[in-house]
Amino acid sequence: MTNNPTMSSSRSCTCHAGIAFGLVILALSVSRIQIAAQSFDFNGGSDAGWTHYSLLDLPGFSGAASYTFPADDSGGKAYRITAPPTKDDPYGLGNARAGSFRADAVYSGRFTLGTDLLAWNDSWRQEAGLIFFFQDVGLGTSDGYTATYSSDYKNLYISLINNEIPTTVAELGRNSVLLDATHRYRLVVSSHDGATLLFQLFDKGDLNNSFKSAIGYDLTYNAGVSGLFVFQQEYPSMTQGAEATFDNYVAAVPAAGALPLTVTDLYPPPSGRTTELYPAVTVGLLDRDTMVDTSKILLYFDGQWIPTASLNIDPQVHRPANPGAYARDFYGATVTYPITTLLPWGSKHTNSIAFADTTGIWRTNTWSWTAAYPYLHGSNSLPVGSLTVRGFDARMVQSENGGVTLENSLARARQQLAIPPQILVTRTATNIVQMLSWNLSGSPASVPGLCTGAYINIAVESSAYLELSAGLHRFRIHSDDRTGIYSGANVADPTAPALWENPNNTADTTFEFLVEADGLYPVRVLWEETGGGALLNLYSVSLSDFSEVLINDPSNPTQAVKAWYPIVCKASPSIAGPFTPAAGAVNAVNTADVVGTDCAPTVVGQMVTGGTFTIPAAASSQFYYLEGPRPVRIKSFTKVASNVVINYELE
Ligand SMILES: [Ca+2]
Ligand SMILES: [Ca+2]
Ligand SMILES: [Ca+2]
Repeated sequence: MTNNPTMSSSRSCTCHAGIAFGLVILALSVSRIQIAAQSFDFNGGSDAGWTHYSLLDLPGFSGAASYTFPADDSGGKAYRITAPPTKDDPYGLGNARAGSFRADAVYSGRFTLGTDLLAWNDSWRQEAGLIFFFQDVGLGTSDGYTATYSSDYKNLYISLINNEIPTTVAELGRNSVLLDATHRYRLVVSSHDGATLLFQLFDKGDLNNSFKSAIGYDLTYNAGVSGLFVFQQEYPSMTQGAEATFDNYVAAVPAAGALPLTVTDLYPPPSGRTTELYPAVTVGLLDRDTMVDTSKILLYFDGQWIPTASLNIDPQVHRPANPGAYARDFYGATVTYPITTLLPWGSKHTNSIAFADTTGIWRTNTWSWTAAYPYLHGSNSLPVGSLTVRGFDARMVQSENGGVTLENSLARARQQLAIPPQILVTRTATNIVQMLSWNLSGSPASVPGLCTGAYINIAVESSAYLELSAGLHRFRIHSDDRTGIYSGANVADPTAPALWENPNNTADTTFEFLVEADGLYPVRVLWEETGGGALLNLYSVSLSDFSEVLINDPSNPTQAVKAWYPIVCKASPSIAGPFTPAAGAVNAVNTADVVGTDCAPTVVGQMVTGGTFTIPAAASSQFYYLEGPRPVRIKSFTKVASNVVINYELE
């Protein structure tokens, strides 16, 4: 099945049978007018001349979309289409959806169509974009194509629509298009031959460089009206519909030769950031009215020409995520240049690609980006020796949810772990664990705080300071289901950037990161399990012999990366700070047995309940404070011989 239910209940099923009563909203009689070009900036605050494509209000049901004109990004107005959720869908209308199109212009064959996407509801699972070659427009009848960005699947889709039932013709793969909701984008769909469909994405900050494109080939329809479109993916939903703000709609019939060979993809992304230590510069070029001369491609990196022998030039552009029933390879070129030197973290770089078509006309694209691979800043570290208790603090929450699995994502784990929780929590326990190495089966260890058993909907956050040397590190992570590893100013830093994460998939992979200076670095590891198997293993990998050791493995004291329990005693001669780790502070923790809720009296772990810091007394007066993974209360503060002794409790 290649169903891509743009118009049905989710991207994994086709379900539109319920519209048999045919509540037609709009029956379009297409008048065959071909208009060379149309453009609308909506600055007049009106959509006069546009035809709404919307569900209707019915007794007891609010289905009608709203069309409003918020401010745009240039002192004028934009065009917002909001489709309310169909809630419990009493009339079986399916997913909320709405659009607006120009009934006065039919485009056929060659065309180009674009819109700015100024905003979209990024917290809803939805799609937004363009419709083209649309005909027989109405509920359950519409035919044509959509070109959409899915903020749920982080993906671009070109979908063939038959009677409102979609089939994916082209896509880039889930989580391949990570748009920034604070940026504004331009979506452009075009065809030079009426069958090759190119859907390009631009950041409005750089309209010269399309950096992601879905490319498809389909001949089913090649004429119809075009317009704007939003679609609810979370179906059914009481709260999530679909909503986007568009501007600067342009449709045109290109003159002969006006759709030449073009750039479809650029990596690293224009004005963006790399996440790899050694990125490969990649350029996609698609043949259209003109064809690339692969002997005339020049790549420059920071002004330096890269000898052609160092480039890999493939005479096609590939779309491996396209469904197997549709074309995946297109003529043009994919140019690749692997960067083999480690660029300074945060450094800016510029690439240019110059390419000629077979008629000898040259074109150039230039774009800049920043090297921003995972990097641990020394300013976030504590001196080696600051902490004296090994282990991670691991807080587990589990939601029975009536035996029903919750959404399988780190976003859901965060909702469970929030204080107070945003999802009802059935079981919770906090433990000190030595390794992030567990399995629901109980081997080698149960999920911290749980009995061995078939639990669903678990989330665990684990925090520690990792002792890391300056330089490059490689870890291996094996995770079922999702994991994210974050490192910021301290273990609780809510803005800590990801060292690695895979918010929507399982993983068994390695990743690398650079450490600025020797030190103890705060990490927070978020793990979640929804259903089925459940495990987590986090290893360090030797860069010399590729051997693996579990992080903080007590049985391998020489090679294991040490993890230190994240309670820090800081001191300063001034109450205003700055506070730094108290030199010579020795921590001793108190623990209490954690008895498994469902397997009492079996002890499933130990919880740190408090402890004692012993600190050599300073010559002058000092202020102390304790920083922990949970709220800390100082119970007593005494001077014993030449030491200061602090007794504390952890909540
Ligand atoms: Ca405008
Ligand atoms: Ca139809
Ligand atoms: Ca699982």
